[in-house]
Order: sequence, then C-alpha cells, then structure tokens
Amino acid sequence: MDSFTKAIKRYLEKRFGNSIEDASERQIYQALMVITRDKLAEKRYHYINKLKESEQKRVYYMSMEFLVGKTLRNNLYNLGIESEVKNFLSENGFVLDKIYDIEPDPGLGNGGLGRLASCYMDALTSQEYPITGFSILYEFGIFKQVISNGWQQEFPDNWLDLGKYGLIYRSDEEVEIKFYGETKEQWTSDGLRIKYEDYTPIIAEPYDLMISGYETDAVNVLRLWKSKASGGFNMRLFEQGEYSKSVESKAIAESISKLLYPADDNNKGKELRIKQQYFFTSASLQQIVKMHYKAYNTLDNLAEKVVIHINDTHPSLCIPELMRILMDEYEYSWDKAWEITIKTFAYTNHTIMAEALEKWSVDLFRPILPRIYTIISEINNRFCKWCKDIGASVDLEEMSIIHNDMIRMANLCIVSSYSVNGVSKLHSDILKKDTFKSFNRIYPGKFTNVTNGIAHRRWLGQANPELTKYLNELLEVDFIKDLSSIENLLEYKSDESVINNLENIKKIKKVQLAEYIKKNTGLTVDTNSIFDVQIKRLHEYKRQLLNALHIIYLYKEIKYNALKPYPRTFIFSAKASSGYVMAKNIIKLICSISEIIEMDPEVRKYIKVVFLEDYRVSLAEKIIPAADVSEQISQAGKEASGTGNMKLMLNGALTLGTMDGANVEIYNAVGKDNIFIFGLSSEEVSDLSERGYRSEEFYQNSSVIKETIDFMRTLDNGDSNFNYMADYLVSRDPYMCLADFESYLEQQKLIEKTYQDRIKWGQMSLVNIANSGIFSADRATSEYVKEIWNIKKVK
Ligand code: 26M
Repeated sequence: MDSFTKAIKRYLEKRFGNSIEDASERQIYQALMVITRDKLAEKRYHYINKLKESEQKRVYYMSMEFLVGKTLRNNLYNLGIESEVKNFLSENGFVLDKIYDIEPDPGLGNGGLGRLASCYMDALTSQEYPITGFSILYEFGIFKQVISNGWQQEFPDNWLDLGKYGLIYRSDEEVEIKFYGETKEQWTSDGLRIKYEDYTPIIAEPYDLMISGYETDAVNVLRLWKSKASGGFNMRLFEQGEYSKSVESKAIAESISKLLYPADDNNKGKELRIKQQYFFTSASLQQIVKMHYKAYNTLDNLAEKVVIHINDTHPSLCIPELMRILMDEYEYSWDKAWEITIKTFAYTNHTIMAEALEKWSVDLFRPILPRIYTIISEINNRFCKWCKDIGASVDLEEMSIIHNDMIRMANLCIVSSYSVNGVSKLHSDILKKDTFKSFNRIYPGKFTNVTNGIAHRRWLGQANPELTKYLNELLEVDFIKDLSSIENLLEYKSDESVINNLENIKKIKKVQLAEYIKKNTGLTVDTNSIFDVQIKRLHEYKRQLLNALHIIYLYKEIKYNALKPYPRTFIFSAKASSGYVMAKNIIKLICSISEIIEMDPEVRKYIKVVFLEDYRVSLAEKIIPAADVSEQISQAGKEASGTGNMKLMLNGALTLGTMDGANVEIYNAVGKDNIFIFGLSSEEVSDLSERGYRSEEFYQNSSVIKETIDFMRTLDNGDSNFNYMADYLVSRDPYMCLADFESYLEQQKLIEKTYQDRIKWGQMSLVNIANSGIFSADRATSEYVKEIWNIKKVK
C-alpha cells in the first residue's frame, strides 16, 4: 500500500510537475487510473505466466457488448485498498467519491446482454478462471440521453476523453482484416489453395482493459479492437494525387469502430454492422489461433485447450472465420477443420423475439465477405444433406441456415456449436419446445439452461456498502466471498431489531437517492413513500406502459373518488433505441404524467412520478439500493431472463412481476408469500394470441379499464400524447397491457396494504435478500464452467 501512495505522488510529480498539495482532482483521477491499471498489468503478467505454464484450457468470451461500468472503484475495491486510498486522499484534502465521479461510464453496451458479459468477466476472475473477453473499442458508447420537453434526445458519448487512462495499447499485436475482393482457387504443389485478390485491408489495433477479481491474484483481460486504415492513408491514391479519396478511405476504415449501435431489439441489416461483426471476430480468431499455435505448434488440439463462447448471434462469424483460418491458412481439410470447429464453440441465446433474431441478406453479405459466404453456404449444404441422410423427418424450411436468400445466424450457431443455452428455465424451455424445436429433436442434449446471475460484489458490496457492512457484522460470514452464505439471514426473520435495522438502511439509501433526484430533476420526493422502481431499456414488451396506466388510474381515483393511497414515488429510468418511435412516445407519456401530477397539489401529496434521464450502470447503482418495489412486468414469455430483477431482490426490493424469465425462479426461491405475481402465463399468452387478441374487448368489458382510458384522454393538452396512446392501447396493444391490467391493479393494492404492515414487509424483504444467493454470477459462471466449458481454476 505504501508503494501505491508513493506511486501517486511520483506520478503527479513526473507527469504534471505537481506535488499532491497542488494537484487538481482531474490530475488525481488520472494518477489513480494509470497507477491502478499498471498495478493490474503487473499482476496480469504473473497470472499469465502461471496460465501458460499450466497449459490449461481457456475461455474466450465473444460479445459485441460489455457494459463494464465504472472501473476505478471496482478495481480499488477488488484490490482491497479502497479505504487506504480514501484515507490517504482525505489526509491531503481530496474526497475519493468525487474522484470516482470524474470517470465516465464506459457504455460499451445497450443493456442486459452487455451487462451480463461484464458480470461474468468479474465473477470468473474472482474465482480465478482464465477468461478473455473480446469486443470493439467503440469511440462512442451508448448515447447520452437528455429529456427535453418529455422527448428523448441523443447526444454522443465521448467516453475515451477521460476513459482512455484505463486502457493499454498493444501495438505489437495488431492484425489485418480483409473485406471485399475476390477469392480464387489455385492449384499449387501443396494442392488446392485459396487466394485473395483486390481485397480492402483494415487494421485492428488491440487495447486491453484489465479485469480484476476480488481478493485474488487472477487478472483477466478484456481486449477491445479499434479499426484503422492500413498504412494510415492509402498511399497509392495519395501518390496518384487523389488526396481527398485517400483521406476518405482512412475515414471509412475508422468508421468501423466509431459507434455502438444503440438498438437492442430489431435487426435492420446495416452494412456497417456486418463489418463490425466480422472486424472483431476475425481479429480475435486470428489472435487466438496464432497464440495457440505458438504454444502447442499444432491446431489439432485446439478444441481441447480452447472454448469460444458466442454471446448471442452477434459474434457468429467466428464460426466461418475459424473454418477459413484452418483451411486457408493452416491447410486443414474441410472435414478436419469442421471436426475442430464444432467442438470449439458454445452459444448463448438471449431472445426469442422474432424481430431480434439476426438475419443477413445474401445480396448484402456476399460482396463484403465473399470467402466467409462460401463457407457458410457449404456448412449449410452439408447440414441439409446430413438431415436428409439421417432420414429425420425434419423441416428444412425451418432449419436451413440460408433460406429465401437470408442467412439465419441463430441456425448457423446451433448447427456449429456443441452447446446452446438459454438464460432462464422458462426461456430455455421455450427454445426447446418452440423456437428451435426441430433442432432440439435432431440434436438431443445440445440445448441446456444456465440461469443468469449478477456480480453481487458490485451490486451489493459496492452499490450498498451500508447493507453490506451491516450483514457482515450480523452474519459473521464473508458472504461477499460466497453469496450462498447470505441465507443465514433467515435465522433473523422473527428478530424485530434486525427488521428495523434493515428498514433504517433502506431509508438511508432512499434519502441518498432523493438527493440525487432533487439535484437532477428539481423534484422533492417523500422518503417515507414507497419507492416503486422500473429501470430497464424501454421496450413495449417490458410494458412500462402498463405501469403508466396504473398511475393514471391512481390519479383519477385520487382526484375524483377521494382515494387517499399510501404515498408512492414511481421511479423510471430507461433509454429507447433511437429509431424506436413508440418507445419514445412512452417516455413522453411518463414525463407528461409526472408534470401533471407535480402541478396538482392535491394529487402530488400521494403520488409522484420521476423519470431519471440517462440510465446507465452508475445510475442503477444509486437507484437499486433505494427501491422498495421492483417492477418486472413484461408480457409472459418475452423477457428471456432479466437481471435487474435479481439486483433489486438482492437489495431487499420486493418483486411485482409476471411469471416470466427469471421471475419464475425468484418466485420459486422466495415462495408465493414473498412476491407479488400477476397476469397471464406464457401459455395463456400464446393461447390468447392464437385465438386472436382484441384489446378493444377488454376496454368494452371492463369498467375500470374503460374509465381509466377515458380519463387518460381528458389529460391531453395538445402538447402531450395521451389521446394517441389511448388509441394505441384500445386498437392495438400488441403486448396485452389491457388483458393484464386488472390483475396488476389487484397486486398493486396488495402491495400498498402490505407495505403499511412494516414488520411484515420487512420480513418479506429479508426473505428476498436471504434467498438471492442463487442469483450470484459466481453460481451462474460455475455452471458454465462445469456443464459447458470444462475448465479449471488457475491459481
Ligand atoms: C441487434 C441488431 C442490431 C443492433 C443491435 C442488436 C442487438 C443488441 C443487443 C440485439 C439484442 C441485444 O441485446 C439483447 C438483450 O440485451 N437481451 C437481454 O439479455 C439479458 C441477458 O441474458 C436478459 O436478461 C434479458 O431478458 C434479455 O432481454
């Protein structure tokens, strides 16, 4: 530790010519980032040497997204030096929390899928498993959201300005990626060879982010690729006097890693997106193969030493890329290359929403990646032939990888991986029984489930130090090391003093959040009110609209039926994909409700609506510990798992949810008396869709729905969209908000009643915290380790 503080002083002197007394917060920030990074790099050096020596199998986790969140606090915490650094700084007049605020959130992801990848990196590192993450160094991460007059506006997130200090550039490991051009077959003395002609080379530059584990010597790496023109400017064009074209080609090359696509829903078939996908998968595969060959002098044992995990289909081009490298660069035959390939890849599916399943049109794809296209096409031909050979009565319409001139990436992944998993029990069952049922028939045993998990060290240990400290003292076990031991808390279920202490901690977190709300929105919220929270991407299937409809109902009741509900603060935070018009309309609606209530002194005594802009990891860390109610109200069958539900449960919020995704498993963990469940089941949803859902019937047949929607219309003032949204609910309502409304209302009433019984609520909250052990990412990743990857710890 002494050396750490010395290093800070030395850095300030050398880099800025400053003593600590004269340093600015910005300089302290930079010093802490760089020194922590270098300290981790040093630890990494020792870990990698042990890893090389041990010759153990490694995991490469491929993901277009890693939503890492702020790194500095995480690293200091994991290195166990947070309090020393804090003291050292405060002795010198600095507040560590203010230094943390300077770090931008590296928003290299959209939502659940990206955050899951980061939780897994953290958990695996803490458990000393060797894993390397691969992704793209987006110059602009997920946009910054600003709400202006209720409408979402997007602004670029220039995170590298201050975020770059965490990265290490590895200039010696850059690789070349080939786009466009043609491939020719050529007979040489070694046989038939593939030759690439007239291709466009792009350089991939590697930047490493060190991933630290909790109280461990292991340090893993997240490698992020940045695109660069080959040779800087195109010298040929330059010499021909085509100066502007040469600059243009540089810009085109650099555009590949320019930005993260801010969508987590639909797949619009954008050319730049394919280029991003091939860019980072090719760079990563080339590096993996090269390193393996260097270590073992052969690729015959690749599948014994390497597993490549594909996080949704976005990195699926890894598969044909490995085939290409094996055949075109290492002279393997098709059969031999295929044998290695299908033992190397494992794939996780994160969605069954039809519009999110990735497809590429052959016309778009083939010119950009001619060789890769040929390989996919050959994989498909052989797969289709094999299906006919085994005589399975299989439906190739459904299973063929290329169909109607579209390449279906999920089908490619299923055919080419040894393992396919869903992310909650319900989701995995739907994959087997429904979405991919024919595949499940011909590949028995290939489909499995690994229910998602969360990095409890971040979501409890760091986000809620007050609760962590209390539980540590109470339970006398290191539940941060092993979250399953948190179940000891159950012993205190009847201990009123414990219930009171938990309530007091919740209150502290609510006060902190209320300050943030005040500062950021100007709204004053009652910290004795129920904090009812829905925080997640904005999606129709997640049904923020159902939540909004309930608030409109309450407003009507307070105003016209003298209802005096227990006070509640409804907190929303959500980004909408930039092209998703309905999602933006829902944000507008919520903001309009918030405004109307705030203007109405009679109503705002009871209910308030807060929309917090720019939802991101660091904001989630502030909201989650303060939540009483966790809204998990997706239409059943649509949310693959959800992970916010787990984070909220761990912090003592009670779930109000449908039987969807991991809510089902939360229900099983806490029992029916410690959760609020409502709505149609996923089977009932399917049945109702099949019969034909007509929301208008629900409107006509239910007086409470009718009155609420009619009231909603009266709120329209021309600048708001109440009428438009009311029309939408009555005429379309694609995710059946109206069908579930009454049952939702009933549970909301029960929540209100239960909350007022402070002991009962406290006990329910305690039971939730105590049973959250199974949702640790340690448990989830251990299942990947044992059931799918078959790897060992490297100590
Ligand atoms: C697709 C095409 C073009 C641009 C972006 C995309 C795209 C990006 C992200 C599509 C989907 C993306 O993510 C989906 C996602 O986040 N799924 C969530 O995964 C979580 C972790 O498994 C689950 O908990 C959530 O239920 C699931 O919605």
